[in-house]
Amino acid sequence: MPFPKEFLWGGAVAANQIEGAWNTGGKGWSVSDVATYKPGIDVKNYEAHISISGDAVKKAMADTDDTYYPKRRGIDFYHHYKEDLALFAEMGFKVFRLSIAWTRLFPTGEEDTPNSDGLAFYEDVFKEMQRLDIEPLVTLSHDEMPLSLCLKYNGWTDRRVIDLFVRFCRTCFAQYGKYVKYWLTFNEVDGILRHPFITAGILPDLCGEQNETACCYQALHHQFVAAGMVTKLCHQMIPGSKMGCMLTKLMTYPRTCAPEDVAATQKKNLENMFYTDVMVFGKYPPLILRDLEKRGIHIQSEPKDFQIIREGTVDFISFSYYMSMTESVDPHAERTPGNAVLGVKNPYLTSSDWGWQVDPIGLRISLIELYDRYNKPLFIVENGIGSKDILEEDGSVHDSYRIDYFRRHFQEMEKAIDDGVELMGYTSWAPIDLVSASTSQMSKRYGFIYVDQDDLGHGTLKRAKKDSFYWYQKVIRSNGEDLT
Ligand code: BGP
Repeated sequence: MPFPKEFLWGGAVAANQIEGAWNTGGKGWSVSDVATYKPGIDVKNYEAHISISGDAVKKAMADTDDTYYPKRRGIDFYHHYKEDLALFAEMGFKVFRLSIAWTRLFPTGEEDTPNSDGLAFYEDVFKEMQRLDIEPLVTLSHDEMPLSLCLKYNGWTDRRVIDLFVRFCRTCFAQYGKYVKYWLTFNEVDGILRHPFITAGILPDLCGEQNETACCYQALHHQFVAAGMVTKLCHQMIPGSKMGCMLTKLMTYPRTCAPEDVAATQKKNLENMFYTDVMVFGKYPPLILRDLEKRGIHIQSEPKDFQIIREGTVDFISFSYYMSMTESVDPHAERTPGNAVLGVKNPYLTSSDWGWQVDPIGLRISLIELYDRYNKPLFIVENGIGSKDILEEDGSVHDSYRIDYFRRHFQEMEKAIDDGVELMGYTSWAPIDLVSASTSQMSKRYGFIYVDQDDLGHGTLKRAKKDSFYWYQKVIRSNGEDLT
């Protein structure tokens, strides 16, 4: 019996990719409301999709239509949450990961008191989940920073944002602590260097004299301090609560056994784990500090920051895992996109329609590596495959490729558990089709549930169960024993 009895099976989403209702109920502008769908650009060119400038933000704010801003409409979970949660319950979900949009509670991020409509919305969602016996896992920051803080402070580069975020989190704990035991601070906290705007509200135009990379490290430091404060606060305000960090696990292998490739790979992997090192061990790793110094990056800090980071370490480690890549010093090595990264192609792996390399064994390696390094419970909070699904006339979707993807990953999870890894749970990304974080496409479909909507927002929003819906239901029912 490899999966523990209390294993938390479920699915994960983010408010900005599903809720819609972007200007309803007093919600303010968030960074995701200006994320633009850019048709005609190669989907593998993720950088072009996520690039943003001050002018682009202004242009987006002057345009209140949502056609080219799909995150404004999401899949209208705001009005469909009962139906969607019922479908999750039908699949047997034990847990559902969702985020609370900061701008629904504090439209500009700077109000003294929270917006009551926003509070009421999440109250209703959590009540419904309680009724359905689904445990919430809540991300406090998932690409939903108030746009106002971005324009006024250049996002997290400014220290003042720490207290504003803590105020938002305090409200969440006070209001929803009775429903929510499991929390995460920053989604893919490492994402700041790959997509500074949606992760931390940083606009290159506003970085002034500092280069953008230095701004990112400064912002990251502020996020580490905020995470420390919020973790401590969560433990104080909600007895028995558990706080996790969240990492994009970017598994990188050396392309060859040439020591040069191995050394380059080691560097990449150390960089990837730096974030969890800080949040688990409560201090910056010396090699990273030295590397920043060599690069002339000087983080501004206050003496109390390091005590806060030390005292606010996490209870568990959560991560997303979609793909792996390789590293090589050969400048001509063929590259392929992954989760907002370009890596060197691995000839032993196949790729998704979006070029992400599928590597179930890499998940097992990641689990073992993380558990061995941190000796803390792990939670896989994102894993899945974005594909071009076809809705048949009878309303079915035959997504055997998705079932195959999940089956192979679950088999590797089983092996890792059997090897002794403490795995608390698994939430697929995403249980229902939603708007892509990187490309803002709807056609990059992840769900067990199909949503009738295209990239430009046409469609009935009707939900339909894919073949994988029934398969996942069976997996959960058998607690992972029946993967046929
Ligand atoms: C992660 C994000 C999610 C998400 C997923 C898939 O990085 O945390 O928000 O969407 O990747 O990425 P995409 O939507 O770009 O395919």
